[in-house]
Amino acid sequence: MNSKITIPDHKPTSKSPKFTKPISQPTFLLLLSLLSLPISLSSQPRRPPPIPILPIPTSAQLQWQLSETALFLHFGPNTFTDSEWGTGSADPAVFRPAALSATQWISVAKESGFSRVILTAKHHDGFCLWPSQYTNYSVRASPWRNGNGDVVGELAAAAEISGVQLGVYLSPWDRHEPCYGKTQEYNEHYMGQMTELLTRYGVIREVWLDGAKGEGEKDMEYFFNNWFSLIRQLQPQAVIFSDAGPDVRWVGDEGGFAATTSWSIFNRSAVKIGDTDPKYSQEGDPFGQDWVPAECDVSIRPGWFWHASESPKSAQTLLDIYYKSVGRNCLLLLNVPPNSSGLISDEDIQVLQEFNKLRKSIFSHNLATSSAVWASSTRQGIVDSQFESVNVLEEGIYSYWAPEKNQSDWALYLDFENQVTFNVLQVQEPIQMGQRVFEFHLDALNEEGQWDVVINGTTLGYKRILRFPTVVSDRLRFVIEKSREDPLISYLAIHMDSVSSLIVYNTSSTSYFNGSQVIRQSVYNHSQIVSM
Ligand code: FUL
Repeated sequence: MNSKITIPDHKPTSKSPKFTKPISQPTFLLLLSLLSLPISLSSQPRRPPPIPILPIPTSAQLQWQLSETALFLHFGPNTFTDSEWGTGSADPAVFRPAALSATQWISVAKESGFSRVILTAKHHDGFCLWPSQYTNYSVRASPWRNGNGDVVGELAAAAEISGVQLGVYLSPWDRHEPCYGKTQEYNEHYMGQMTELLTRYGVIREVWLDGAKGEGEKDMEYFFNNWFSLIRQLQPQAVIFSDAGPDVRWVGDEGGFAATTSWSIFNRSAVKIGDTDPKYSQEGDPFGQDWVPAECDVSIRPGWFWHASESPKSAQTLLDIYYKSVGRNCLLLLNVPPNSSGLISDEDIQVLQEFNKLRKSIFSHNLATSSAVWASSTRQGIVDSQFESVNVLEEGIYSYWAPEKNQSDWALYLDFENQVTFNVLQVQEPIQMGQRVFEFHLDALNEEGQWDVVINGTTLGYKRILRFPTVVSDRLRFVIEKSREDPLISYLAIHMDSVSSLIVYNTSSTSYFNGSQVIRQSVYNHSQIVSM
C-alpha cells in the first residue's frame, strides 16, 4: 500500500500536547491515511531490524563508548620531583605519599560522573606502582607503606567496591630498565610486566599504550602483535588504546579536541603505530574496514603530573572540551593528577563537581520531549512499528527510528504547542548498527512559515552535540542529507545552555559553525597546532 510508505508518520508522544493551532499539512495527510489503513495491518508480523553496516563495534568497544568519559590518573615519582618526564634515576625514596587514598580517587571519579579510571601503572621513568617481580624500581623499594604497598592493588580494590571500571597505562618507553633497547629482552620484560598487571587485579577494561619516546633514545622494535594477543587472551573485555588502535585510536592532540568530522571507522592497514597522519587520526575514514573510535586525552592542569605551582582549568573550559570530545563522537579521558599527599586536590574536586553540575543542568532536560514527533517515513509503516519516530525521544542507543527503504528524503519533524527556546542540539546514532550519517542539518520554521537552517554538520556517530545562537520556534526539522546506508537515529534532543552562550558568543574570533579554527596548544614536552 503506497500511502504506508510515503506519508509522514505522526505518532505523538504520551507527553505531546493537544494542538490548538491549525492542523499542519502532514498531520492532515496522516489522519487521512490512518483512516484508510486496513485494521489487519497492526497484527502483521514485525519486520526485523535492518542489517548493520560493517564495521561495527565489539562488545568491549561499545562498553567503552557508553562510558563517555574516564578519569586519567598520572601519579609516580614525578609527582614528588616536580617533573613530567622523569629520567628514571630518581631515588625510589622520593615516593612517599603520606595520605594516599585510592578510595578518595574513586569517590571523586564517581561523584563527578566518571565510571572509568586509568592509572599510570608505569610512566616513562620506569617506576612501577605495583610490586613487579621484574624490576627493583617499584613501590617495593620506596618507604611508602614500608615497601609493602601496591597502588594498582589499592585502586583495583576501591574501583571494584564502587563498580568503577579500571584501565592501566604501561609505558613502552622505559628510561630506567637496563634492557630497554634490546629488542628481544625488553619485549620479554614488558610482556612479563603486562602479564602481572592483567592477572593480579581483576577485570581490566582498557590498556593504554602511550607512543611517546624522547628524541635520540635507544632504538628498538616493539612486538605489538604479541602484546595485543596477550592482552586479548588475559583480558578479553579490555580495549587496547594506541595512536592507531587496534580498538581505540588517539585523536591526535592533547587538548581534548576532536575534529568536527569524526568517524569511528578507520583503516588500520593504512596506518602504523608511531607513524600516523594527524588528519586521518582526527577524522577517521568512512570507507575504512575497521571500527577504531577516537579517544581525547587532556589534563585538568597544564601538566600531566601534579605540580604545586599549577591550577586546574575552570569548569566552563571543561564544558567546552566536553562539547568538542564527547560531543564529537569521542571518549573524553580527563587527567586529574593526585598530589604529593596521594590525594586529589580540593581545588580540582571543586572544578570536577562544578563541571558535573553544569553538564547535568544542560543535558538532563530534553526540551524536545514536549513535542509531537513524526518522520518522512518509517520502516514497517506507522502502525505498530518498533522503529517509530517517537523512539528518538528515548535516551540511549537501543531504540531508534528507521526510515522505510528506498526513500529519497530522510527527515524527523518536531511540532511544539508553544515556542521553544534552545541553543544546543544533541543527536545519537545506534552505533551497534554501524556509523552511517555523512551530512545533516537542523531547520526551524520562522514566522513567515519558512524553514531557516539552524546548523549543519558532518558525521553523528555515538553522540554529536552542537551549539549555536539561541533559536525560538515551534516547529523543527532534522534532515539527513547523506548517509552510508539508510540512516538510523536513536536520540534527538534540544537543550538550553546559558553558560556556554556567554563564553562562546562574546568571542568574535570563535566560529562554531563547522568552521575550521586553529588553536595553539602548549603542553609539557609538546607544542602543537590543533585544527578543529
Ligand atoms: C604523552 C606522555 O609523554 C605524557 O607524559 C602523558 O603521559 C600523555 C598522556 O601522553 O605521550
